[in-house]
Amino acid sequence: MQKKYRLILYLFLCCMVSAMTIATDLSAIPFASHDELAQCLTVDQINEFFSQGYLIIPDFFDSEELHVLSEYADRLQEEAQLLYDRGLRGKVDEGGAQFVINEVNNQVQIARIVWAGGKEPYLLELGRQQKVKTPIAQLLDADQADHLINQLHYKLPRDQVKFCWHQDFQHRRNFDEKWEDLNKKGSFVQLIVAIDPMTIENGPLEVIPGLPEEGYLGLDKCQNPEELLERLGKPRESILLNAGDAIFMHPLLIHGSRPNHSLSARRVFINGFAYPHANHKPYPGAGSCERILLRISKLNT
Ligand SMILES: O=C(O)CCC(=O)C(=O)O
Repeated sequence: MQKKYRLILYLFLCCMVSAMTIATDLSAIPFASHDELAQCLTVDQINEFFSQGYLIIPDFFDSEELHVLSEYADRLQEEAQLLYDRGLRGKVDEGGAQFVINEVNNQVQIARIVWAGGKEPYLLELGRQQKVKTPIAQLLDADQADHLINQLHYKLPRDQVKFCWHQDFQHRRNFDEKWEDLNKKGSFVQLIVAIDPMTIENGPLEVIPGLPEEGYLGLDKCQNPEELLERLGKPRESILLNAGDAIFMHPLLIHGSRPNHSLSARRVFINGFAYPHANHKPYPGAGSCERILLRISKLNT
């Protein structure tokens, strides 16, 4: 064969091989669009998610998305400050979102803003972009999901916000005692996008990689969670992220985070999706728990 044709054949084979590795789940996506294929996780990424309990995707949000997200987060922070100045504390339902605010060191502590997109619908749009929904479809192995969480965490300097060791399964079960792992793959995936860099000083996420064999450990009910974790004997890891990086988390991943000891905020944007019918109870916020279509490809069938 002539050299020129050999080269063409070689390039053709390379394209075929890379197309097969990128689109991992082709059989499940019979009419996938070009964009959707580009957003698919690879087999290796899916395996990593289920073995480590998490998967990091660098640069998941671009600078434009981050810029607008940060502006909306600032706006909601101002809103939280106004509620605090009006003397409101605890869980405050306001304009479709729920602000959880306390007082610490004579300043507002924003524990979280639940269903932030209820007040700022652009945040729902951001959390439901196709590039979010396609990996969620793969990880849940579902065409639809219930959008339970659309939340902001701020961790401002000196506000002492921390998250004790937990598994997200615990929150789902505490919320709805009938919560069920219907797909036997966890039935819930949480996506955290860093709005600011996550550094060792500002209370980064800490995880214990690898899902525990025991499954759900009930760390919140346990007298001494540290001792239980010591017994597991697994190393802990700090997740250091750049702004825009994302981490997909399995509901049995053990994780938490300590207070922010730096001089600037450590904000994250969190979206959580449940396998249909795993959850039976309404969550706070106007329009929360909406069932959404994950795979555009199904529209074409
Ligand atoms: O914001 C954090 O550091 C912790 C988030 C978290 O643990 C969660 O949402 O489950």
